[in-house]
Formats: sequence, C-alpha cells, structure tokens
Amino acid sequence: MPLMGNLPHVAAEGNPSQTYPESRVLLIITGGTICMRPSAGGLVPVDGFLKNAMAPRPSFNDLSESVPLSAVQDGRSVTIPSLRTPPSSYARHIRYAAIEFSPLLDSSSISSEGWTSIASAIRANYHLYDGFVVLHGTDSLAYSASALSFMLSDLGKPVILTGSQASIFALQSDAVDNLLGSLIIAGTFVIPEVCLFFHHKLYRGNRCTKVSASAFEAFASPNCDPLARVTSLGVDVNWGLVLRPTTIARFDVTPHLDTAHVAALRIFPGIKPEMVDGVLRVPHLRGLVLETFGMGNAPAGVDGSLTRVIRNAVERGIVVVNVSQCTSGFVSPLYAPGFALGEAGVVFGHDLTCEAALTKLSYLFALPGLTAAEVGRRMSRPLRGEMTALANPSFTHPQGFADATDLIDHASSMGPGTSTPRPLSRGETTFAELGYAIQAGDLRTVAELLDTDALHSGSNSVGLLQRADYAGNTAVHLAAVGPEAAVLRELLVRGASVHVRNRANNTPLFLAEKMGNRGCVDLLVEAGAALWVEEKIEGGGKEA
Ligand code: ASN
Repeated sequence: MPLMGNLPHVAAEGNPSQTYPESRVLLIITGGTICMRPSAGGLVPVDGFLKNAMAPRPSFNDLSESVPLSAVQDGRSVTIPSLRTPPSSYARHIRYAAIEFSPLLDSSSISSEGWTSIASAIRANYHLYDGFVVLHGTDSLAYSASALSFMLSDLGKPVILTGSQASIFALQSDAVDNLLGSLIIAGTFVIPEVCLFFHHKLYRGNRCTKVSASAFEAFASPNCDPLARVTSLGVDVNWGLVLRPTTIARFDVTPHLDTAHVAALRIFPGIKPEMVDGVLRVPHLRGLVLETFGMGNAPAGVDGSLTRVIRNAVERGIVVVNVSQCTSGFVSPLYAPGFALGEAGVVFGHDLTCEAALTKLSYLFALPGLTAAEVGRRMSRPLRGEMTALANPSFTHPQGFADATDLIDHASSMGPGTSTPRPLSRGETTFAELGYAIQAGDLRTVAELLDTDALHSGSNSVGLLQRADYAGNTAVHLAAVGPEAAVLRELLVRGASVHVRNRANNTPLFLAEKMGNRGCVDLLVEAGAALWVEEKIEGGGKEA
C-alpha cells in the first residue's frame, strides 16, 4: 500500500504517562547460531535465551512489571514469564514469552519431527497469542519455513521464522535486528502467512533459499518480492502480495510430513542413467525432485536411456518433479530436452525452489488417499503462494492504526489543540459509506462498494478492507456489531481478517460477544476467531 510510518518513534517519543495497547507474541526457540556460545567442540546453542539475551537489552525489555502469560507446553497448560518491548512507532508494546526446545538444535539436524514440534506448539497456543516468532538456525531455515507453510492451513496470524548469522552474544551481530524486526511485525501486522525475516526483509517462507554462508544478507527470494521491508521510516508492507483467505475456515495443522519417501537429485554433465535409476529404485520412494539445467533441461542419455529410466519410474507411480538449478526463473518444456522430460511424465514445478518442492511433496504424501496423478497435479499448482500463478489474485488486509502515517494524521486532526480537522481523503469517505451500509445491514451496497474498491485499488493501494475508523475499527469490527451476519460473511470471504485489534485492543469477536450478536459470534468463531481468557471473563464470551 505502502504502509509507511513517516514519523517513526511517535509513541516512544510521546507522552511517557500515556499507555499503549499490548500485542502478544510467542517465541518458539529451536536453536541456531542466534543462541549459540563457543564450546570445546565448536559453537553450540545454549538455553535461557529470554533471561540471558533479551532481558538485559533495552530494546527487548522496558523494565515494566513482569506478567506471566498462559501457554501450552508439551501438552500442559503452564504460565511462563514474559517481557515487553518499549512502545514501537506503531504505538504498541509487544509482550512476548518463550518456549524453548530441548535439546536446542543446530538447524542442520532439523527433521520432520522438529517441524511437527513447531507446528504443534503453534496449534496449541494459537488462540493465546497474536503472532508467532520461531527462532531457528539458518542452515535449514528455508526448508523449515517451506514445510510449515504447507503444514499450517487457513492460517490467520503471522508466523515468522528468523535466526542470525552471528550469535546474539557476539559483539557484531545481526541477531538483534532480525529478532526485533520479527517481533514488531508479528505483533503489529496481521500478515497471515509463514514468513522468513532476515536482514530487514520479510519474505514468504516457501520462496526463500539460503544464498550466503557468511553474509548478513543470507537469504534471497528470487521469484517473489519481499512481503515487507524495514526501513528507517518504519515497516513498508507490500499488501498486494500478502495472501488472504477466501473461504471461511478455521486454522488447522497437518501434524506430520512424509519426508521418508522423497529425494532430490541434482543433474550434472555426464550423469549416468544408472545413477538416476539407482535413486529412483530406492525402496518405497514415492517422489523425486530433479534439479535440472536452466529452464528444465536434462541430458537424454545415449539413445534416450536417461529419459527411459525416468519414464519407467513414472510408470511405477513415482512422482518426478522438475525444478531448476538456477535461483531465478522457471522451468518449462520450451527446449527439446525439457519437452522430452514432459513426455516421460515429469511434472514441471514452474518456479518452485528445491526446498519448497521437497517439502510440498512430503506434505502431499502425508495427506491420506492421494494418487500419484493427484499429487502430480497439485505439484504444478500453487497451494500457499509457493509458485507464481498465472493470474494471482491479490488481497489486502485491515490496516487501521497499524500505519504510523495514520497515527500521525489522526494525532494532528483529532489531538488537543487542533481546531480544524483535516479534510477526509477519498478512501476515508468511501470507508464511511461502507460503515453506514454495514450498520444498515445493506448487503447490496456493501458488495457494490467492495467491488468498486477492488476495481480501483491497485495492488499497492490501501483497500477498504484495510481501512479503519478513528477508533481503529475495521469493516469487520463494524459488521460484528451490525444487524446482518450476511454482511460479515461477505467481508470474510473477500479476505478480511478476524484477528485485527482496534485501538482499545478489542477484536471483532469481543465486540460481537459484548453485544450478544449470536449470528456474528458463530460466524467469527467459524472463521477461526477466539477470545483470550480475560476477554471471556470480561465479555462473558463462548469457547471457540
Ligand atoms: N549452523 C547454524 C544453524 O543452522 C547456522 C546459523 O544459524 N547461522 O543452526
């Protein structure tokens, strides 16, 4: 849109007696260099990250009273200590608590069990936190981000994986920037995707590759622009790229990936057909990612022997997926060698990374009852934005006062000592019209306004579903207390989020509960909304 905070640190430099709302973020610490210290046997991860690395740093700890937070750890409900950041330029504190894995891992040892543990921790704590930050080593970070993107379906909250190239305990490190950026984004913006944050950029997790073993700019996402960038002005979110739901469904988790029956093989000049055949005959193999040259080419072998080996494997029910060894661009049957692979039954993975191709195969094989043909069909279509679709619909998300520019604008028009309010912009006028239509339960006008908005707003502009009134109420907040549940449904299937909080820190569900608006409560719960425990007590709300 771009969401730029033109005057950063407005909150931090504001009135110290002012109170700001808090978002809650759960840190899931799996290990990695970020929490490592030297040992006789090389760098190893050490525990106690919250206490030893975060508590002593002013940017992670405003020294306010410690509040224990509820969490679910290893299947048990527990309370764990939390810390709070100073207010960000988005006029919010981020309160966070941490769950640490035992043992902590160098990420080169991550496996599907590790992914299961991360996904389970997110599932168990989903309704207790606004967002999740997973601390992870960089070596296999792109694999884990890809794996989680498939395991978590109908995600409504941000899940951000990060790590660092140097330990947080080192004098010169990227750890603080990576961690703080992740925390602020996870606690401020409802970006409902599995993301990877590194070196000031937020990427879609399943588009990334580790491109440097030592540079701080360790990751690239060559076929998909970053979802957000952190600059000196604030966080610039590219809302046009952010994926939004188009169905009403609750968050769900596929608990295990089948990594035991997939493999990847890099083609090289002179590779022997029997080498490829050897891999394709590994007992119980179900899928192979073939890393080919350029646009998807491989040597045919003498008299087509390599192509024959592959065709035989496809006929035995093995799914062979073609991805490129190049970091950018895509595969296609443009050249004769690639065409021959297509004829042999190889699936073209378009611009999938090898990491995404392997984990997507593992995900599809973990789903019950899919035939090889169905797995192949799904491999060539985007599921979670992991490949570029020909016509990619773009969605927006409620912006409200997550935009520091709005905060400043409103501060100047509404604040004490200002006699003349600034004139309303066109977007605000239309938002007001939308608000009236929602309040009147006028579904037709709501749909017309949203249609017109979709036609006129470019992928980078602030759409109606991203706007909020002076109190930070989005269209969903208004509909939640409106007379017509059908209006709320219309907003939700167009990608509006149920998780955004207004300036008083209330979600649409909280407001609907308070009003006793049963139809809207049920719909919001169906779409994955839930209340915090203290909200249930205050609002008398129902269990999700
Ligand atoms: N070996 C480390 C890991 O992946 C590398 C890092 O985190 N920078 O755990």
